[in-house]
Amino acid sequence: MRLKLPIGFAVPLACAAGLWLVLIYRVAGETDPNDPRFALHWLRDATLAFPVVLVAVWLALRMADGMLARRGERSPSRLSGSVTAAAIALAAAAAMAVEVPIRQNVLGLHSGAALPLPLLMLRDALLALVVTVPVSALLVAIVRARGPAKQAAETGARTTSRAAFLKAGAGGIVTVAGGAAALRAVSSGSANAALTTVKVPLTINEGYCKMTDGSPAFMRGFGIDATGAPMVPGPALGPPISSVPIGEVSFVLSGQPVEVTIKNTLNVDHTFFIQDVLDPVLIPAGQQVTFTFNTPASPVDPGTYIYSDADPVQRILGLHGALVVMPADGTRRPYVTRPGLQGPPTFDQQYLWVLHDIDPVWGEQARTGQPIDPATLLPRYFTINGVSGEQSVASRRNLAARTVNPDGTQGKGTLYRIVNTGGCLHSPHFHGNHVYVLTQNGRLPSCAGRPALAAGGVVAVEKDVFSILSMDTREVLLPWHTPYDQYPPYDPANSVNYRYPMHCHAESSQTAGGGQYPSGMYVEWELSGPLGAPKPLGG
Ligand SMILES: [Cu+2]
Repeated sequence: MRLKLPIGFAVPLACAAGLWLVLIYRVAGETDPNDPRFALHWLRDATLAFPVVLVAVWLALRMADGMLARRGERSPSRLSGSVTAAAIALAAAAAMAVEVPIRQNVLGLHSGAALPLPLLMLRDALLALVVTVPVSALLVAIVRARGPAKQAAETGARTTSRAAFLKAGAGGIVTVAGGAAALRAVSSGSANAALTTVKVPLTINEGYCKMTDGSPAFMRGFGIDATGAPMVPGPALGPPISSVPIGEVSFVLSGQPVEVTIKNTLNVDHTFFIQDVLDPVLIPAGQQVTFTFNTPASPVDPGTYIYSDADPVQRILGLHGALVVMPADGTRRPYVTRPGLQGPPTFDQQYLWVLHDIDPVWGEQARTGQPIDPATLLPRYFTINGVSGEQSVASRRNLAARTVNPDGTQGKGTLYRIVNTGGCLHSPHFHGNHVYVLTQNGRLPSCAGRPALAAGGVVAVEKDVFSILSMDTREVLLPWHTPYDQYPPYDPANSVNYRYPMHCHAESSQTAGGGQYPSGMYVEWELSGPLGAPKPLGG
């Protein structure tokens, strides 16, 4: 970790805590006859404190980094930010206390209460906390808010100090800045994306996850979430989600190497495989395995893929996630042009949905080491990106919700990459506009025996509801415009936002806990201003 970031924290913390303590000394009459006037007194004490605070902040950042890395935390959560802010606040307050004996014994400056030194140090540390807690929380919030944009602006494989901070703030993420560079390159349409290796750490673990009705279900995951529970679905095989803006997904470019390190913390062997990409890799019990795929010599075709334990029972217990590969030329298209076909459409924003079914009875059988008969699957919970029903529509600030609930302005053609990692059939239905099904399991759908988008006579597969079987993938394009057939018709003088549901037509998936309705696979999408008359895709 370079010093830029610790200095960025230490300067305001030393100034603020120094000001606060000098104010207290002076109000309480704890001054020394040799103390200068107020401003100089503050400047002197803050300057004396600065090097100690700097060392403390540096250590705190490293500690927070280590703690969060050990937890394998990857999601940007309130908890990870709080851990970092708390570590910095405590360290800075302790540093203000350490500064007291330096000031008194080394420099002979005796401001501060006439208490035994250890008591005075303790008192000053506790007093300093009043200031260091809010200041460090504010600084962490500022750095995190600026982090992704700043990180994306710094291209190349070198991990920057800000990226290093994101590691601490967003939680032990070992992804090089090259991943963000690729995101940026694609966002700006540049063909020169840095094909730097993206490193993804995964941890096979197990534990209880909280379902939408508050009840626990025992699951396994490839990641650990902020609460210590298995992360289901597992982390994206790409740049950390914290560096991904809303309306974007974590992805790698075709041919951009992905180095996956998987640690199996359980006492049984597991496997890792990526459907249509990678044969099962054995991850022996208690061991760690590293491998690389999507190399320039063996690039993965652009598309949406499922990764999982090759055993379907283990996948349904939670060992799964998704991989998104974008064209190497940096264009925003779901796939590259193929001979004999119309060129694929471009899109403005994209979302990834992992549909899943959870059976807590299976969870208990897994926990107690009993065999699980695949024919007994009877899910009670249904999730999109790990959340259900009102969880996914309750708060726009909830990152999980924002990954499923797009907001957008007119004309933002939106690609949904949908994968079904569960064991049931699902049937997403978009209200508002129909979607165009661009791919089914990576292949173009056909209509009346003709492939969609065939050159010389385009057949579009336009659907309001479409099916997706277990282990299927779909890429669908939602036109982002006021509906053609709405009533009353679009009126520019009386334009409101349009908010529509998207739910699954396999009705059992609209429940939780065996009957609570509505819940399960339900999200909303909102078309916000400026609106206009309905217009065709790309219009
Ligand atoms: Cu419907």
